Parts: sequence; C-alpha cells; structure tokens
Amino acid sequence: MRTQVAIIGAGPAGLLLSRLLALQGVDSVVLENRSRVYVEARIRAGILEQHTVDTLTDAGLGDRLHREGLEHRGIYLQHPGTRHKLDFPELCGRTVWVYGQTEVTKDLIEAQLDGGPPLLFEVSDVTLEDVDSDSPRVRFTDADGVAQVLECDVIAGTDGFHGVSRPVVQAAGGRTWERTYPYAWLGILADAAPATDELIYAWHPEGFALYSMRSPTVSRLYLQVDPAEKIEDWSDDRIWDALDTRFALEGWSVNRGPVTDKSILPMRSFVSSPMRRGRLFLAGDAAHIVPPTGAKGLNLAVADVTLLARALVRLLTEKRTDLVDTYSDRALARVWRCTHFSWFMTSMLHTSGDDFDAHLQLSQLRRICSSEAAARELAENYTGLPVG
Ligand code: RFL
Ligand code: PHB
Repeated sequence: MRTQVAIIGAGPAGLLLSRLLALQGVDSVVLENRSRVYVEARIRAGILEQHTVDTLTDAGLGDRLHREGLEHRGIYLQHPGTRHKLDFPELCGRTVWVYGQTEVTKDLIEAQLDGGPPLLFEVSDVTLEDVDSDSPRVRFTDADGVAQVLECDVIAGTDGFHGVSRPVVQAAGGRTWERTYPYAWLGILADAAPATDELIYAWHPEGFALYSMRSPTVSRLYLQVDPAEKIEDWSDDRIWDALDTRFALEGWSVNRGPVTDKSILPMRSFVSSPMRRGRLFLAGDAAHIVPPTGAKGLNLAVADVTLLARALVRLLTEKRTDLVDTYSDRALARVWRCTHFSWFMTSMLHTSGDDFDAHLQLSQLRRICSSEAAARELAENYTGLPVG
C-alpha cells in the first residue's frame, strides 16, 4: 500500500486532516485501532469555537451542524447569589456553537466513507518506521489479522494522548510539561431540557459545577469531585442534589430527567514539544491535553490540523518546506495560549478548601463581571483567537 499521508487515529484531528488534504488533492489513509461504533459513541467535548465551525463549514461538513447545532452568544458566570452573563458578540464580535464531538465525528466519518480517502478501523500493532527519511512507512495488522505495510511521504500522528506517535518524536529529543489538578469532573448526560439558554460556569464553596447541553432536550452537567471518588458512590439523586446546591439561585432550578451516561474524568495539562520529528507531525491530543474548563481540547485539535494541512499541501504539491519547518512553533504558540486560558479558568473556578484561594477566586470573578476589559479578555479566549 502507498499513500502521500498516513494518518494514525480517527479522532476529530485525524479525520479532519484527511478531509482538508483531500480537498486540496493530497491523498491519505487513516488507520484507527478502535471500531467505528466505539469511535462514534465516545462522549467528549461540546463547544465549537467560531473558527472550528468555519473550518467544518468550509470543508463541506456544516449542514447538520447548522441544522442541529445551537449557536450560543455567551456564558453565565455564577458565584453564590449572582449569575452574570458575558455577551460574546458585544465583547468580541464572535459566538460559539454547542454541537457534540460525537456528532462532529459522525459527520466526518460519514463524509470519509462516502467516497473519501480510505479509513481502516480495528487495525493493531501500528509501528512507525524511518520517520527521519523522506519515505517513512507504517506497519500494522489489519482487521482481518493480515500484516500490512503502508509506504508514504509523511505520517500524521493524530492518535490522541495514549497513541504511539508522541513517543517516537520524543525519542529523538524534546520536552514535555505536565500538571495534574487535585480535582476531577463527574459528568452526566440527561434526558432533560436545559433550564438555561447559555452554559453556566458556577463557583461554589462545595466545588465547581457546569451546566451544558447537547440539544433542546438533552442536558450535559458536570460537578467538581475529588479524583479518588468512585462513580458507584454517586447515585442519580446525590448528583442532582449536589447540582441543586451548587447552581442555587432564587426563582430558578435545575431540570431533572433520566441520566443516560455518567463518568468521572481526570483533569490535566500536558504539552509535548516539538510537534515534529522529520516526516512525522503531531496534532491534537497526541501533543497536548488541556483541562476541559476552557472548552479548548477539540478546538485546539482543529486549529492544529488547519495549520498542518496547509503545510503538508505546500510540501507535497509545491515541494516547499517553509510551512512544515515552522509548523511546530506556530502550533505551540496557540497551544500555550489555550493551555494558559484552560489553566486560568480551572484555577479560578475550582475550590481547594483554602479560604485565601477562595477570596482570590471571588475577587477575580467579580472583576470579570464588572470590568469590560476583563470580560473581553475572557470572551476573546473562550470564543477562540485567530489561527495564524
Ligand atoms: P482523540 O479524539 O483522542 O482521537 C485519537 C484517535 O486515535 C486512536 N488511536 C489509535 N489509532 C491507531 N493506532 C494507535 N496506536 C492508536 N492509539 C490511539 C484513538 O482510538 C482515537 O480514535 O484525539 P484528537 O483527534 O486529537 O481530538 C482531541 C479531542 O478528542 C479532545 O481534545 C477532547 O475531546 C478533550 N475532551 C474534552 N474537551 C472539551 O473541550 N470538553 C470536554 O468536555 C471534553 N471531555 C475530553 C473529554 C477528552 C477525554 N479523553 C481523551 C479522556 C472527555 C474525555 C474522556
Ligand atoms: C460540554 O458540553 O461537554 C462542555 C462544555 C464546556 C466546557 C466543557 C465541556 O468547558
């Protein structure tokens, strides 16, 4: 087998890269170690920045997004007794969209299987070879158990945090930075109409809570919990009671409904540099992880592959290396901005039990709710800065 770009991993980063390359006449093969059903069922991010929506739309993937997605013009920031709306169009002229990552992934897979480049599910034993040469290759075992070799010009490592690509880059030298936070998120999906028009980010002495949604009939809610908590210890009633406490506001209440999914997610920041070794390029969670408080993970993956697609088209069709040579630095500049913003939102909203911390957090929240300059800084970062 031969292709121009071998793409490891069919998450949003790998699938969108394949699509963007195909639109520019560059062929690729996507190798995914999970099944289609598994990949399409993973519940993850829910907020798309303006840039992400524009990129998907320009790539011909915007039909269902514009039909079923919900455009949001702001968020609420809450601390006990106060709920304040940040109006994004007023503050920075942009909006965000609520459209689940599961739906983005389904749209990408459907487009790929409908005449797009090959997408192979359930491959195993993926190994990358000769990435320092101009003709690297990928060995893998296909779904029928047959050993295969994929010769290529470039390998894109879009295989997420636990993939095989990052270790190959780091083996040639590089650095990683990691921060784990002393809290986790308990997330639920519920068949209940959201009781709010915009997302609510709520600071509370008992811990942070986030009110999000997937559709007019499905709510997505999160609670800050200790990372050692076991999901079995959280009955639906206990979760709803905690949500009632943390979102409490006079004359308003959380809408309850059947809980259809429940899990605990760890929170970490992680950055790996450089995002390139020879002809192997990393993008998305393979190179970086942010805690979800800034809603940045999926959007960063899309920003990376937007830069990478342009750089690879230039390399493979014009034989010019300028954009691939600067890819890692340009991508990392945005990665660090989003890493900072995600850390900032996380640090401002999650309680530690320390009273000094609590006073600093409340002071920062009041500042954002009373100063247009402070609110604009949050709005610009949340809705997404331009991709350079
Ligand atoms: P993905 O989505 O992890 O996709 C990587 C793909 O690579 C496959 N893979 C391999 N394939 C072949 N060979 C191998 N050796 C392979 N190893 C792995 C995997 O099966 C997978 O299909 O990375 P990508 O494309 O970079 O996309 C990034 C986003 O998925 C991610 O940033 C966000 O979902 C992060 N994230 C969240 N972000 C938010 O903004 N809000 C959230 O609420 C939110 N929740 C989450 C999340 C990430 C989670 N993970 C990764 C643990 C919840 C979870 C559980
Ligand atoms: C979600 O809807 O899953 C979501 C929204 C905003 C975040 C994180 C997750 O900051």
